[in-house]
Amino acid sequence: MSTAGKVIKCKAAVVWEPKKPFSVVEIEVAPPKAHEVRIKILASGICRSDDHVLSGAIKANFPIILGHEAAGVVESVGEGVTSVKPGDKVIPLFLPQCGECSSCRHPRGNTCKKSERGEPTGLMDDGTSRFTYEGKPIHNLAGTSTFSEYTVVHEDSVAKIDASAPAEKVCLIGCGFSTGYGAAINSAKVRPGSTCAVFGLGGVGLSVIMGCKAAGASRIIGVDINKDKFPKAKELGATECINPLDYKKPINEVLFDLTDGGGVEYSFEVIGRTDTMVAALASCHMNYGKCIAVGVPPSASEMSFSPALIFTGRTLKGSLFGGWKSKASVPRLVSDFMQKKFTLDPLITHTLPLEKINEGFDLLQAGKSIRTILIF
Ligand code: COD
Ligand code: ZN
Repeated sequence: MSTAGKVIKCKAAVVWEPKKPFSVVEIEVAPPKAHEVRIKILASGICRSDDHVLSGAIKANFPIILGHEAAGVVESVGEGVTSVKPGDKVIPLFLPQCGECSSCRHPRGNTCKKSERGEPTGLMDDGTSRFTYEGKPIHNLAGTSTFSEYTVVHEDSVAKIDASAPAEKVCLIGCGFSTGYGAAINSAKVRPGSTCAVFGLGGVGLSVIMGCKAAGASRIIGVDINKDKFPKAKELGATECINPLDYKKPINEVLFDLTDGGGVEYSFEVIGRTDTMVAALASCHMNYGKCIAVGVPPSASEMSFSPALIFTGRTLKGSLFGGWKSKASVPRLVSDFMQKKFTLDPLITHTLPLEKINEGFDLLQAGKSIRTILIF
């Protein structure tokens, strides 16, 4: 019996207030309104940004359904939806692509004006929510909320992908993989033969390493305070790994020593801290070095550094979703994965059912997982 046009009751992981565990409860998911799409989620990765919302470091409205790295199947569509239809395999997009704003129209832009940066409402365009628990509204995260058996997204926030793509792997193209890989390929435009330093070897940092390698970098130095992250970084292309805790000197000086006093050509901050952002900036060559800030520090933080760091020519550049235009690029990235142009398996360390979501966050917080994939 078709569920189109009806309220669906299903399981979702709800967080009632910051720093509290998830409760897996039965919620109600309303049908999609005009230009919206209701999706049955098949698999969703646990990303550090979800944990940042949980801890209160990234602002959001509670109660909330987190999750923004998933793959699923369209269950039904609202009026006026033309780009997907029921039955299509899709990836929800935490960064939309409306196609009309200045970023979407610019060939190199990707931060669509419809993305919720700064002060997120956690509501749909009409100011209401499609999720309720016992009749009370629950907020969404970045218009995706994929820790739910069903979710509703705007048409601009969903991309149709190859029907044969394995959801439990390509869900990573919805955030972690694309964010890191694109930071190297698009935002830095890493050149063949160059030297790169990657600060932070979580799922996103490892994807930066894959991007640096694919772009032909000859030396890739991984930097992390957890040495357990080193073997995988080396498997994916890091030529060496260093732990800042093993040195008395600041890590930027260590990187200068390792590069004959010149510094690296490209550095990437993939942790989300202001001190490591300044260290990454100071690690690249004073003249032609490029530092790409991928991590986003806590909402209230400010960064300060001497203007001398950029005066001689260094570039500091941010990168959101790897610089990809989301709706246009995600289907192509999935095709590239299906053609084995890159691998996602090394990023997946654990799989769990939705009911065990709290275990997945424990693993992340303990530094024991790269990506846990929740299977629905
Ligand atoms: N020095 C070196 N390494 C460190 C330090 C430090 N001081 N502190 C932590 N680390 C290491 C950790 O040991 C860990 O290995 C790594 O840094 C971070 O990895 P994860 O697994 O916690 O994080 P990822 O890879 O899943 O995500 C990293 C991001 C930077 C993308 C994320 O945390 C973030 O900042 N997100 C906000 C940016 C954003 O909005 N992105 C798009 C949606 S995710
Ligand atoms: Zn993410």
